Amino acid sequence: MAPSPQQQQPQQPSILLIGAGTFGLSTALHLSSLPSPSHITLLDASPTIPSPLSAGHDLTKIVRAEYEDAFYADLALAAMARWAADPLLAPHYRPVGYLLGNSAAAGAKSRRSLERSLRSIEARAPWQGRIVAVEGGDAVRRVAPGLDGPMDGWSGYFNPVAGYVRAKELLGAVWEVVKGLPGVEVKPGEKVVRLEYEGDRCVGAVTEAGARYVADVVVLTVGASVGRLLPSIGRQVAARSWSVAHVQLTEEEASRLKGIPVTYSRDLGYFFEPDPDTRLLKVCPSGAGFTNYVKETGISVPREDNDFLPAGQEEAVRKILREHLPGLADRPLVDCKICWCADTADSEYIIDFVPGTKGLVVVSGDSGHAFKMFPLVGGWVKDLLDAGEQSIARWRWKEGASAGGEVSWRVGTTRDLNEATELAT
Ligand code: FSA
Repeated sequence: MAPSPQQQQPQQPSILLIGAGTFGLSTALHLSSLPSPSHITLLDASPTIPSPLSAGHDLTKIVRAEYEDAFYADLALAAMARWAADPLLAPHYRPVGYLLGNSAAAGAKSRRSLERSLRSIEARAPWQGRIVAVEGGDAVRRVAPGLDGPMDGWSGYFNPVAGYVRAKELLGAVWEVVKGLPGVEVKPGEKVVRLEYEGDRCVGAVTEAGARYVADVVVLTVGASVGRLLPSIGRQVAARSWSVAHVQLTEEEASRLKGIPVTYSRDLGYFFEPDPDTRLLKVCPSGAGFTNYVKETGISVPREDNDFLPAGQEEAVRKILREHLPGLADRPLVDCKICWCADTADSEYIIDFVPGTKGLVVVSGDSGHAFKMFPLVGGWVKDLLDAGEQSIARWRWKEGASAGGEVSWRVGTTRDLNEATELAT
């Protein structure tokens, strides 16, 4: 029997979703699982998903709830519950804990950041009686057997309520699900070159190949590249990148490090348990990142070629290894790259309608701390579409703001890849 008009679900607007990275795939998943889903067209410039340019195109991403701001700590906890319980997500989540500290040489900012991180979780229920103080190499080895570096004067704590996600693998698995969903049409390899407007309404997008896609609502989930399609975002978002390197381990070395917590020496950088399939150990130096300001526009955008380490970064990777795993410190570094994030001035995400334009939503501003929120992001986009405006003030369009503010968990200073040519080698 045909449903009566009262029983029929209201017609949802059609959606053109541009960008199949972390934010885009989460959005596709949430919007397509509504009782009466919108028709969604999902485009990405890359023929393979996740795109190598996506920040989520990475072996691993940290999942932790240390946030000075309880708003994000609560969200991270909610996300963690989903990582652990959702049958699509859980196989890619490794709740191995988080070992956070400073080497003996750490400066004042790094030490302050560590204190604040500890303070942000120690009084909260999930951590009661579970945080372990870790001072010196032997104490490190009690929570992370296999780390055989000196770590003299290393000082920090072990948080068992944390871990990491096998990021690229997770996004690939979600992509497989999304592309089979009714009402979702996926178009990898379609590079959007401009949005199309009729008066004050965004009506769709045009690709490099000349295809035109139209929809009731256009949702931009292109991460750090948002300025290319939406120049009016101006300096609210600055593309900023961090180095990623790997060391190839033998089977014996990988099994010795299996199950170690995500280990982050705030002043030096961090690494993860080796990837079980490839036996790659991912190592990332800390720092304030690298921008790529374009003179003509005054905006920092990602580069096309990102498979390199900026000058000095190889040494920074080796310094982490010398402290924690000295036997690996002189090994070749493989699969090196810089990973682009979309930084905002206040590290708040931007999830909002673009003011002055009807039918255009921007979801960006990950600020280097959003992958862990993958289980929730699409729900936030759905809430925004339902409400018609952003009720969460911190996620609104930040007219006039200029990214590049002080971030409490970052040490050092930002450098621009164009400032010194030797950086981009
Ligand atoms: O949410 C997280 O714990 C991610 S930290 C990883 C990192 O490389 C930062 O250390 C860096 O400051 C930047 O935010 C990119 O992400």
